[in-house]
Amino acid sequence: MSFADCFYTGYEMPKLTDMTNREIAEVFEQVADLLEFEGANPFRVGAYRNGARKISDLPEPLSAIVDDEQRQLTDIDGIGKDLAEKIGTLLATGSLPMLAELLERIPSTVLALLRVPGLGPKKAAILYQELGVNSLEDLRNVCEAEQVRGLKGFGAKTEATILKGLAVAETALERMRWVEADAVVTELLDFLRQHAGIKQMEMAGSYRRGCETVGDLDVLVEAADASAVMDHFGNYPEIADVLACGDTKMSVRLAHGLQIDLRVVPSESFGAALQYFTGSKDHNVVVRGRAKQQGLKVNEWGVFREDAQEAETYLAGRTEEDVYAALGLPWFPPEVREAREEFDWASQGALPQLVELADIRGDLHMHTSASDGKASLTEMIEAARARGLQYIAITDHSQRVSMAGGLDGARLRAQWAEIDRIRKEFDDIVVLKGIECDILERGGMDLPDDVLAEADWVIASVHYGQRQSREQITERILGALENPHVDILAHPTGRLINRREPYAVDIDQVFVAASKHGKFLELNANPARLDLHDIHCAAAKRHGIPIVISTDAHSPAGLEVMRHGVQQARRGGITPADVANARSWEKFRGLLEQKY
Ligand code: DGT
Ligand code: CA
Ligand code: CA
Ligand code: ZN
Repeated sequence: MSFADCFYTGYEMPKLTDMTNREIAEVFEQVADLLEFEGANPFRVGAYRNGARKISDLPEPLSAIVDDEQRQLTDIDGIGKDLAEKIGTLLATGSLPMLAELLERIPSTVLALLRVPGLGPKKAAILYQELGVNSLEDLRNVCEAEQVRGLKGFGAKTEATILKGLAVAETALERMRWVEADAVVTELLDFLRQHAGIKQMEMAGSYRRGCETVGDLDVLVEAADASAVMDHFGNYPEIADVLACGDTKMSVRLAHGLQIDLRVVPSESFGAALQYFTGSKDHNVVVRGRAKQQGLKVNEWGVFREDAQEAETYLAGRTEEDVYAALGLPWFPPEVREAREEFDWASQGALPQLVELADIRGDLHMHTSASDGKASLTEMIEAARARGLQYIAITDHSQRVSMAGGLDGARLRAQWAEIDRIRKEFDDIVVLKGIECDILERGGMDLPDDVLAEADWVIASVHYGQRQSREQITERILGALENPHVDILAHPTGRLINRREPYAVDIDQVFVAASKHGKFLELNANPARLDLHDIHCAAAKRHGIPIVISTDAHSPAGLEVMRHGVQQARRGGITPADVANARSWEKFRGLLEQKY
């Protein structure tokens, strides 16, 4: 597995110059994949892969080393003359001729194959050579025709794994992670706002509902002159294609493929349009049904009473509150508009007060440079204080994660001694001595009980053996939940949005065991994870298990992702009372000591 998977690395589009380490590492990863696909010498492939890993683990930008006359790139462990030269080229020009050549030789449809989880370049090459598999569509066909299982080195199980991975790869092509869409939205709204004629503007659709991925973006604008707004939008520099342009609606595609639907609506319909285009479709089906029962009609223009003479009287539409009120419904936070529980809550008059970012008082999962974090202990504490957190836990990796510099008992105790010293410098933040301890492949924890017993906070995590059978991985996780020193299970399903399927774990058994043993469950806020996902948050709540929303930060900037976790929790109907780290330090401590 790639350990980069568990970092938050930011999601900016690669720029052509001033490439970051991360972007350079990605280029080398891609070169390695393509070389491997072509059947290149494994040592050559390995050199690029190893280089990529070294680069993404580097604590300072490569550009700083290049700029420093006293230093050489080749001083970095794992970077030889060849890679050093290529880094120079990338930093100077933003591209690599070698990659361009590889991409010319290999059809672009084949590249998509390399992104199928569970496939990999070597297997993709065999499928290409033996069965002429050229695209995701071909791949699906040969799997469904059971032709793959007959190939040397493949079996029925591989075929099933590939089919599962295909679903992930296909979605990734169509749906963007929310955090990436968010970056697009920020820029887009800044641009639109430059037009003076815009009176109101809101994002609608899945973006507004805070879904973990979005298919396209929906923007609503109130303005007197629709065509002037659309002319302005047409000048947005990121537009690659105008797909449709009517009197009040325009659809475009941006260069990186995302579609944007813009609608201009009059003031008396702004709330109705916002309600309609926020969706979800299922939520709106129920809303329309409610209207009908009351002899009303609701659409993107407003709420209307249908009179006997086929005339319609406009009742509401200026604001969403008005629209819902006209139907006898409360205003629903967009995150819960999925036709799950929201209408039951409404009929009981008990809409939950959803958790907000401002409710969060502690952050109980973060790394330092002692393992694979980028900042020191003091820097992380300072950054958490600057965010106004009352308490944090320092939770570096345990020894099994050797690639990330995981700590053994001795190094961990040394870190705890340092925390004891540092604690005296800070009287306004509580720093817990924690550990993110791996659950070993064969079961059991990666550190002995006497070490874990000294910790204030023990996170149990699966990082290896993620593809074990349902029985095996469930057993492992239940074993960890039975350990008296473990406090919480991190990223309980292991999924990476658009990248990796969840473990086969029986999550219901996890809920039962967590609640029985008084363990917390993490909602990992990294926008690539968001694990627990929304329906599991709701399930944890039903089991009475407090959720801990954690950033899993690997740098001070990583603390920023808390907002994504909060958004996901809101989608699960989670209130501050359901979130352990929305409590004051004293209350949280009570919960921890009494195992809630
Ligand atoms: P997405 O874009 O796939 O991530 O998901 P949404 O929910 O943003 O869906 P989208 O963009 O197709 O439409 C935005 C909202 O507009 C949707 O949530 C509900 C509403 N809507 C769109 N088309 C229809 C429709 O045919 N019938 C109804 N009732 N509502 C629609
Ligand atoms: Ca949409
Ligand atoms: Ca749309
Ligand atoms: Zn972690």
